[in-house]
Amino acid sequence: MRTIRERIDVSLPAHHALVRDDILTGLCAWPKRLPCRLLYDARGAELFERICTVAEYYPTRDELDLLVTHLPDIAAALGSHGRVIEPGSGAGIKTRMLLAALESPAQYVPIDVSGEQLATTARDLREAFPTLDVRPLHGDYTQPLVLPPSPPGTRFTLAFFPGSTLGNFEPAEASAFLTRLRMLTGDRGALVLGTDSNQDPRSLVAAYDDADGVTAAFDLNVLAHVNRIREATFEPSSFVHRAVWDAAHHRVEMQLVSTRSQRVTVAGEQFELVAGEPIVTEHCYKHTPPVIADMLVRAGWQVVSVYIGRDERMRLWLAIAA
Ligand code: AVJ
Repeated sequence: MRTIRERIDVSLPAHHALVRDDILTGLCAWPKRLPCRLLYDARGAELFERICTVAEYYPTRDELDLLVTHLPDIAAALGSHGRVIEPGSGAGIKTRMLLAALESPAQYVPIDVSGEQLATTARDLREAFPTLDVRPLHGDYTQPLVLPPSPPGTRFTLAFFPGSTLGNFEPAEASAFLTRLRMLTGDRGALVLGTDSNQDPRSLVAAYDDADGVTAAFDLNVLAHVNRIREATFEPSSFVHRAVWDAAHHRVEMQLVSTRSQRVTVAGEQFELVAGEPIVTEHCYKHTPPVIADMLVRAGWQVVSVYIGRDERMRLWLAIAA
């Protein structure tokens, strides 16, 4: 006789066949797509660091200015003994600025899918803030998570999500993510969110297709990454990077455009590209401020203050649980 357990096991392979690889699914779509997480292998992470220093890439520079100017105000509004959680954590300069500005932070919880990245972050931050309780959380922040217990006397939990990274989610996913942060941080939750609302095509296209080709190299590296992890046969020299401003959708599209008609094999499957056909690698939504405010409110946040950056592009939003 068959046990229930056996029946469940037997059904697993069929289930796996239904959950198709998102890389293959994207290449079957029109236009073809590749998941933007493929931008961040080791080389991609290195190239992204370089993007943050190129002249045309204003988001990092403008957001750093905002943090320098307004963190004292934000820290005063939040008060002492708060803990900070950071999805897609960095031991980067922004995190350090926040933790240095806060009065007696109770705990820091970096959250990342890369265990290696997490370990480095935790080590660097313990070194920089020897008295801080650093509790790395290994996991995918687009999935449900359980936070470690907060130290006694913790007054609030602050989610820190700078960098206009919210713009890389599709709108429905961005809303869902803000709701998840609201649930995760609880009724004494707070949020510091960095967004970009630039709508100027020229500066946007320049920021996502810089003259030195750093963003182009960052984008093209996706193909080398897929070649490695899916035994694919992409020839990066047969593609060019392009940044397109889609005004109707308020987003920049990063595209790899095929320069000739070609056939590519990925994980044993063949795909055809015609000359000039794009593969979309990233959407960077530049929602207007009312749209962001609305997303926050619908996710259960109450906006306390909005700090506006240079040329009204970047904004820092301080919100608390409504
Ligand atoms: C990951 C949100 C910071 O969308 O601006 C930079 C990624 N892509 N250049 C962005 C990115 C191309 C970046 N963030």
